[in-house]
Amino acid sequence: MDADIRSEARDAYRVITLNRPEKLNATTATMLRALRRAFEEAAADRACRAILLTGAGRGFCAGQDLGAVNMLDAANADLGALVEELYNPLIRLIRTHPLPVVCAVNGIAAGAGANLALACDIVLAARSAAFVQAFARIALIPDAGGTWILPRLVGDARARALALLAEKISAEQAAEWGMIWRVIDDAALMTEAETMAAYLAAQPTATLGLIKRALNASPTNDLDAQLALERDLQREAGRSGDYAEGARAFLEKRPPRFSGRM
Ligand code: LHQ
Repeated sequence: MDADIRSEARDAYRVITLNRPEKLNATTATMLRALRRAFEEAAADRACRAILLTGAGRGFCAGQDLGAVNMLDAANADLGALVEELYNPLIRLIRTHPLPVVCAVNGIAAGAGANLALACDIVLAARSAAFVQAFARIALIPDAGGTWILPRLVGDARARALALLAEKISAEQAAEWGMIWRVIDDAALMTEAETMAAYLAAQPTATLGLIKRALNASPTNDLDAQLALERDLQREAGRSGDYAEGARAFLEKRPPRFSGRM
């Protein structure tokens, strides 16, 4: 594993940490490739049933390392190729990942760093954290899925202002707008995030994957298509051992013991 990305196995989940604290975890190509590998390895590990993503040091992620791309050679630089090779596969991977992904935003999340956080399933943020769609400040457009996810999370009016003004907003404002799930006091962030990851890791993992599939399809489906998808996925969920266990445990008034498999 690349030193700029740490992946640590806990009992039934993994903690993946962006680890370039001196640059507020600004991303390089090596780091983005390692991050993708860490998510792929978690998907392939049958013992791993949830992922927690966070950043080392005082920042979560300051977006693309602007020193690592040849910004001075703008005429020859193909940022589209960089986006296609490094960011797009990562965002697709997180959105469609079979495991639930919790993000603990421990500090500033800027540019692609903000959108990396927002691609995760459940986003917690430290009270001192902040989000900024910094792109327009350097004459770029929001990437890493920002123009797709932001309007869906906060609505068009707020998404436009956030992207065009590139103003920093506090974690509390982000939570109030529905951009993230919850704000946590700084000192409690990692304990709460790990508790949540451990909770998710004991849930019916395969079914949580089906829930993600249904929600991912929702923005582009009409009601009929979504109802049909719910029927198909519920059929799958209903055949799982975990459904049998969940229903039996409910009737027997005891906690369920989910295997996480279908
Ligand atoms: C950084 C960075 C950084 C390098 C802080 N790079 N060093 C882009 C291009 C190509 C293709 C694909 O897509 C993209 C996507 C993008 O992400 S574009 C957006 C890139 N990010 C930004 O524009 C944000 C730039 N950073 C900032 O605005 C500030 O640093 C924030 C608001 C994040 C934090 O401010 P402060 O808390 O005041 O910290 P700081 O500015 O003092 O930063 C600490 C150090 O980190 C500093 O280094 P130094 O050696 O002086 O201590 C910064 O230069 C470095 N750093 N962001 N993106």
